[in-house]
Amino acid sequence: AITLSPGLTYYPDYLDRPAQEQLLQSLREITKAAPLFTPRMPRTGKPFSVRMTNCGRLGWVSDVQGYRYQPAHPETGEPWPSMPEQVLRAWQDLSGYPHPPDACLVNFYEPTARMGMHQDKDEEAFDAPVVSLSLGDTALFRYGGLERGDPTKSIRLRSGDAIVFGGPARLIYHGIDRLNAGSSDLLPQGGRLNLTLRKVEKAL
Ligand code: MD3
Ligand code: FE
Repeated sequence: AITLSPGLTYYPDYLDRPAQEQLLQSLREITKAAPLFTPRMPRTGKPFSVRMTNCGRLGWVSDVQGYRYQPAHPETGEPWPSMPEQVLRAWQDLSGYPHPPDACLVNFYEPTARMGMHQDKDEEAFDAPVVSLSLGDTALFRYGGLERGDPTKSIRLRSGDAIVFGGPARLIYHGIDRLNAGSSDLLPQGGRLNLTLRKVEKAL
């Protein structure tokens, strides 16, 4: 593991190819039960270029009303599918946190999708880290500091990489600038999947 800054740890090739294929198969089943939806910006309703779904007890959604976690899919009204064992194991292994995650957000990037710089602050449990797993095309990931104007650094996230944000890195600004189309053959149609595992509610 590589410490990029205090609280920010990078695990290149955390998942080997068979583990990536196993995770992709789980995600196919998850998206069958909980189809990818297009989130929209609060107030303006402008669509994100990333499509999303979730697994676990709670899922992150965004629409004209705002950002929130909710127990059901915004379009089907069905509860989110459960988290695969493989994902729970990765959280246990990487987070060092004594409780399982509440939410696993699945982001799907087409080759031209991006995600602007933002903080993740819709959770109540900032003591828990956030764990991210990447599959498919390589992405240029950018991270800065606790203020929007702070200097930034970039790293490439490749298929199978994991990254953990905890402690002083939990509330840093971050985003995805672009994908390297065609950089991975894991997804037959190309693109990138990112799983973000989070503890949302405060533990008792
Ligand atoms: C840094 N997703 O869903 S994962 C997000 O690749 C999100 O889809 C990006 O940012 C993606 O909110 C980046 C890496 C990541 C995830 C959560 C973080 C970085 C983070 C939480 C706090 C700080
Ligand atoms: Fe984020």
